[in-house]
Amino acid sequence: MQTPQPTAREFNFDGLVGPTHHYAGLSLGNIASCNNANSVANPKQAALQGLEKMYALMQRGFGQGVLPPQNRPNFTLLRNLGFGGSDADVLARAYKESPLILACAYSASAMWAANAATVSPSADTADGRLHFTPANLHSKLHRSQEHLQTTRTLRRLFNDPQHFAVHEALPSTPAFSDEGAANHTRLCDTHGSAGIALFVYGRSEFGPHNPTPTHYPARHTLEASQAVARQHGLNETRTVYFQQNPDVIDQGIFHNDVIAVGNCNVLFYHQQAFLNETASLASLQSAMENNGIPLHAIRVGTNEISIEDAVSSYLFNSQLLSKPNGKMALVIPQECQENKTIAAYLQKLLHSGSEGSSRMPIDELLCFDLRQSMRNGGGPACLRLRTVLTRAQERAMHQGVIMDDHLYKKCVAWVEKHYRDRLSPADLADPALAIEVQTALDELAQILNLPGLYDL
Ligand code: SUG
Repeated sequence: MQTPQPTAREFNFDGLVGPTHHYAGLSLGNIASCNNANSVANPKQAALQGLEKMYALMQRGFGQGVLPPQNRPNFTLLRNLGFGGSDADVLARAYKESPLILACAYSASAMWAANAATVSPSADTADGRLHFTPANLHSKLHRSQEHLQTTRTLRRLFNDPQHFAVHEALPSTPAFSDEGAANHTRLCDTHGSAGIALFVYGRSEFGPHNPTPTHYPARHTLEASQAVARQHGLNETRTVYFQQNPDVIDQGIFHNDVIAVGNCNVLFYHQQAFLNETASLASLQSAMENNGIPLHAIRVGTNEISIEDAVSSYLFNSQLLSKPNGKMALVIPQECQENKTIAAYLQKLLHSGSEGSSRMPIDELLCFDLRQSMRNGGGPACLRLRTVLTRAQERAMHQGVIMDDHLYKKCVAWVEKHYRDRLSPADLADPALAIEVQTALDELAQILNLPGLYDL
């Protein structure tokens, strides 16, 4: 007898790190970004580290795609902010008068694809299409410029209206501050069956007015998540909202995916992740049970792992991936193995599965060196946008970004040819860099078979 084919498959679309990756300390509340401000980055190594993860996961049989980087510097942004003259004048003036604005216009932050959009698979939406809402990333200047190109890119990749809907980003205003899939977890039985959408927000504009962080910004609002749920036609009985614990935002947990990760019916989370943990979990459990999905919560106590260790190791920013054997792999950054407490915790976690061949769903760790991205606060889960595709959607989408041996080799050669191996914020003043980026992206659009992807 043949094994039945699953009706849908999860793909991870990883942001390909752009040629201007650098450390400018642009994200208050993101401790790695602030601590590494002005250090020298290696964009070539960053892009190769990301590609290596994509390739290794593809080789293991996981669905893997690439999201192309964005065009930088953003001359429109610089000109709108009053820097005029020729392109070279614009760069020189911006560097002299506001190097931070120049760093924003040059930011490669679109690499963190978990913030590109919120995605609802067709099993969850009223019209049976796969829905995307690009995130407005309103709370940070360098990120707020991403959504225009993100929308353009997603519309090129998912351009068949029978299968896909790519919405406009929400209005860019504090009430609808949206950070995308980093604050959205889909829990389900199998990827192809109807799931529960768990949205986690940092604050509410219109109420309830619960405590909010006092030190660092809460980037995402309840109202943004509710608007996305409406846009996507999600069923109210299968939609749950949690407020993030403001105390952990104040300790550097700027997105929920830095403190929790879910896959299928498993939620791996830290005890302090949510405000009102007990009530929150109960509401999730009841939504899941009403839909015949038993919640498997793996709760990590503060006595096992401190918030400080969670932030420095990025344990919860791992990818939790379903394997054909019915178990899951946890894709972790190397920093987890280097931290003794985290490494010991992970061994115990894996062991707890083998001992009783119990219900422990995780039976494998896959570890990657993503140091270049990590130094800006981006781990394995930040780098990817999860997208469940039915077989028909898999065929209907643009094929040029699906990772395979050929694309991997092409991308590596492209990075080797065009990327610098040293970039500091001071190097952004060099007008040659802007030209190098344009040349590189022009060639990438051809490699990915996406002519006209950029407004070059
Ligand atoms: O938005 N870092 C990103 C990291 C995003 C991580 N994404 C998820 N958790 N899903 C941010 O804070 C740093 C840029 C700089 O400082 O140069 C930055 O934008």
